[in-house]
Amino acid sequence: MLKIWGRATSSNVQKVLWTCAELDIAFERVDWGGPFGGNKDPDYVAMNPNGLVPTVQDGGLVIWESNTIIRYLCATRGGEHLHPLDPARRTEVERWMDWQLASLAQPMGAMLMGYYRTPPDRRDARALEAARLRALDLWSMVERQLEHGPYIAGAEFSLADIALGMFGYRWHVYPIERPGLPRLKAWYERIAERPGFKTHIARPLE
Ligand SMILES: N[C@@H](CCC(=O)N[C@@H](CS)C(=O)NCC(=O)O)C(=O)O
Repeated sequence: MLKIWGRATSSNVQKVLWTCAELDIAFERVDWGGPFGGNKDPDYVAMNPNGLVPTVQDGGLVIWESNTIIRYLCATRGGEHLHPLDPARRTEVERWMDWQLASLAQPMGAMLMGYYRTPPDRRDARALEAARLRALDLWSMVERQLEHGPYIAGAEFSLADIALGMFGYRWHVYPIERPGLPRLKAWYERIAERPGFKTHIARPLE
């Protein structure tokens, strides 16, 4: 059975859990990281030198980096519909997965830390506003992308929707001003119907 180390509140763990739900993959999950600790345990660092979650074990194979994990799950458990085999089509999915980690993660993470893990009297209002504006810029790119289809990579739901979807949830529940992005909102409502989203993504932030 697939073993997943990582607290269920972590956005990167949630991507893995949602992918398991989409592909009907059974797993055992161990609460790890955050309030559960364990990230710096030597045995854990030997598996994942970043000391971060998630880490996944499949038989003798250990994998870290959430997007690598979800691509692996698709490759080994019949997930071609989420991660297309055709190389050109695949780039349409993967560019958004890379973009999520390289661009979107920074301002979305800054707002999580600021609003949920910093007491109000210690928040840096200017940094939080800069993060909101940066995230708004990036979500406006997604708004324009959604002119091409109902999902991030076009007509079909894919790993790109999972990678961006957990941040889509956060964008819509953070206590911030959100100018109207109608296609983004419709996409968010569309993916929120999926059982994997309901179980693993739509939960209180901490
Ligand atoms: N690029 C990594 C990032 C992993 C990461 O930053 N994980 C965070 C949680 S989302 C973490 O381990 N934070 C420390 C902790 O939870 O103790 C991935 O996508 O897996």
